[in-house]
Amino acid sequence: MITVLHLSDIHLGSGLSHGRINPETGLNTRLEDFIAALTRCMDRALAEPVDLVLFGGDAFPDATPPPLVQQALAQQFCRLSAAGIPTVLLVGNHDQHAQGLGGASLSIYRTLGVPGVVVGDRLETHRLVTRQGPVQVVTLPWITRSTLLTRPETDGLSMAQVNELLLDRLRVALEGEIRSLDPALPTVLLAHAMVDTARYGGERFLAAGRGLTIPMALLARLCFDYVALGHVHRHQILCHQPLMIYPGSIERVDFSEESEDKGYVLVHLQRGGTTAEFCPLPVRPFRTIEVDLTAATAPQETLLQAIAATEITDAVVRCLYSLRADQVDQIDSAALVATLASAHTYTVQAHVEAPVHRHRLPDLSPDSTLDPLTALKTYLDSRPEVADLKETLITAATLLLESADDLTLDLPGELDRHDWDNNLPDPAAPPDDSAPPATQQLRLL
Ligand SMILES: [Mn+2]
Repeated sequence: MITVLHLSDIHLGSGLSHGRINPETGLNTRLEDFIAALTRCMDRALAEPVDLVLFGGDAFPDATPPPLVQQALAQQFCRLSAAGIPTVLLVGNHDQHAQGLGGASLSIYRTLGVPGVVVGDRLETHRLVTRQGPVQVVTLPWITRSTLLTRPETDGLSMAQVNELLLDRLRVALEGEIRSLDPALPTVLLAHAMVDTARYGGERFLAAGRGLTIPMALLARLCFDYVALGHVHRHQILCHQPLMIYPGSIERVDFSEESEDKGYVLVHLQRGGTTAEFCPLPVRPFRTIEVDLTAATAPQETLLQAIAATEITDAVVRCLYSLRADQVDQIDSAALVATLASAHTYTVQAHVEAPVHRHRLPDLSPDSTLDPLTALKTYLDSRPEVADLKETLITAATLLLESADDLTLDLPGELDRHDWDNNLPDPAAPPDDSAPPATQQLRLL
């Protein structure tokens, strides 16, 4: 049996806005938190000791981390190298340059020839020798269209068509790797990917662009004794046969991870009988305090009570409250700041609700979905003093709307952008009957 420590999504250098400068070290406290979490992973790997460490990708927020941050990561992984524990560093989307040409921030480990460290920046099978014998690791880094396709192949294709083509290529390439595996050896697939059955974590907000979603069945092959995933920040087990796990990020990158446990996975790898356990890390708590004060008679008191009821000591806190315009003077900011002082860091966001306007014509409230002509008629019906102008105004409005329709059809560039953003059908395709009605197109513009 081979013991593996699987961690992912380190994102060292992310979320610094939630920290402050530590006067003793001069470093951002959130960078220190992330380093502490990574250090605990390495401590465990060495204490076990494990036979292999797999990193599932996204070491930094981008491909060009500052030397200080790059060095902090290297200091930890070099401990594994010194202890003779083989390590695979997979390239995630945040580790790639925008064009997806190799693992920019991680390839330095290969360039320097760090003993025992393998960089997975392409689909490839690595045969590694551990203290418990040999193991095969198939690396599947983040796939972009330039990884498997050339420009002429994708010209004129929609996003969905490009993704279909990418999956076809990936299927064939993965099949090639699988056929060259030694069936006698324990085998791991290490992939940085968005698997279709995953529940989203913070990565939804972190993604450096729209990416490819891979069907689980494409990766859940029984030739693999373990599928080690990276990319989604929420820890989850996607499949038991074979065992397929996202360990999640090792620290909270932002508030979307407020309620998630953070940690790594310890895997006991063997042919046909792999088991794994999630090992939580003691990371810094995030707390959201959200209070609606609009109905409160004593808003300041209600707000302070809500803060007092929350465990904020050493936590990253955000306090969101909404109040009426006439209540603004009743909030004492100095007292609020004093109450939040025990937090590690905090932000306060007040939302002042706009006074409610009474609509003279309920049918014409901002929520109504009348088309422009019907809305105009409704309005004119309510103004008997201009009854003799009604016909003229409606005729003029009809003409205006018609010429506006012509305008929207003449603005393909603008519509292009919308269709692309919404992943709608290719705008270059001939219009079909399902195209939105003219009034809807007007609203898009
Ligand atoms: Mn990622």
